[in-house]
Amino acid sequence: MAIVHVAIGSNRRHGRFGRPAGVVRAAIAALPGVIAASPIIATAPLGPGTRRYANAVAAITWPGDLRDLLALLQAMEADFGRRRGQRWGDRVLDLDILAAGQVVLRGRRLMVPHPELARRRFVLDPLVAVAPGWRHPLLHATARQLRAALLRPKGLPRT
Ligand code: PH2
Ligand code: MG
Ligand code: MG
Repeated sequence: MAIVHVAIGSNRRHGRFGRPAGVVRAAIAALPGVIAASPIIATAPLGPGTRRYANAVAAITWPGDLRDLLALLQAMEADFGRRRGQRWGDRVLDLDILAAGQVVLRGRRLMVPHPELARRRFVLDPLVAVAPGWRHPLLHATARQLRAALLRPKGLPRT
């Protein structure tokens, strides 16, 4: 039984769940096996997006293959009305597998830990809230240390 950390993001409203923070709250409620969730934070869009995001991280237990979890998360995104379009375009719901303990996967469709994890404050802030001591299996630093490195003006590790 692995503990998987899932990043949740939204920057478009949903007909039923309302503003992005409501979408993120509904997504956390819909995820299987949730054992912890960070506060939901408002963040400025990174990339070409035009609207502010709501972001959070959930810790879930997932007994099976991570590729099956990826399929489930993509089905959830579609259920929430996500349309695949421009890369990094505004979206109702984005669910990314961040990490699964010490698992390392470098597939074409799925990379774990998420390759951008250490460079994104909107990921590291909520990850530190739920798993400050989780250790990145490739960078050999905890979530808390990765955030401290990101906040320093120089010296970011690369995956
Ligand atoms: N997700 C992106 C692109 N940019 N910016 C913020 N603040 N939060 C996100 O979740 C986010 C983003 C692509 O997945
Ligand atoms: Mg995604
Ligand atoms: Mg994403």
